[in-house]
Amino acid sequence: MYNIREWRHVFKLDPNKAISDEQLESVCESGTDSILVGGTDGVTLDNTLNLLARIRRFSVPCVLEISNLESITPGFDFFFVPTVLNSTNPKWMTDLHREAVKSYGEFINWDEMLVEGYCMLNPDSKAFQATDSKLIDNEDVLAYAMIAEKMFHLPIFYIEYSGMYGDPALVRQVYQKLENTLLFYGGGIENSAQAKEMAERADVIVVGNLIYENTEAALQTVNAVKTTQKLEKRKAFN
Ligand code: 1GP
Repeated sequence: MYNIREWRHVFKLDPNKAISDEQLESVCESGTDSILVGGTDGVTLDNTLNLLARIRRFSVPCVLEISNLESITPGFDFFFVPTVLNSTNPKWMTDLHREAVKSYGEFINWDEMLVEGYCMLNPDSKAFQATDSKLIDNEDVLAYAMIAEKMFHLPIFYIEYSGMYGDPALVRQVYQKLENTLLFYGGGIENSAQAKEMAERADVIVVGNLIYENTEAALQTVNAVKTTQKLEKRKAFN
């Protein structure tokens, strides 16, 4: 089975966005550690299954990041379940989860399911707005990171700037706080320099939009991340 703790780079593909066979092949064969399938709107069972079948022509691990109940389907290597820590709406924290477990609980292989504690940090993004998230400051983000790790023991803490490049200093502070929980960073990566900068201070870098906007630049982020060492975690930093 795949070891997520070794992952450094993932591409996020949106079932609601068109991608050519050539683009998809280059993304799947790029050397990325995994393909995450998920999006904010227009994600259906139909377009999710379609994308899954196309990705399965390649050997890259494939993860469903659950967007809604309708599009849940078996066949993925892992299922990532977001819970939005700075949402004001319980729907995005535990309500959808309760409905999913009521409907599918018996069929869930819990070893394949990982919960991601999200902090939505770009108020202009669809993801922020759709999840009724609220603006939080850096201290709040650090507190949520501790809640994710020390209280809820979540495997993943996800700093989500979707569509906007984030604050490397904040990402570094969060990274220094976490001991076991993996830090995922996603948002606005447009070139290798940005990919490297965030790869120094997060365990896993997520590249999304760039795949559709500039596939060649997106492909280059794989090597950029793979050749970047993470900063050492210094106890004193905490
Ligand atoms: C989105 O974090 C991912 O959920 C990646 O963000 O699309 O801005 O690269 P971008």
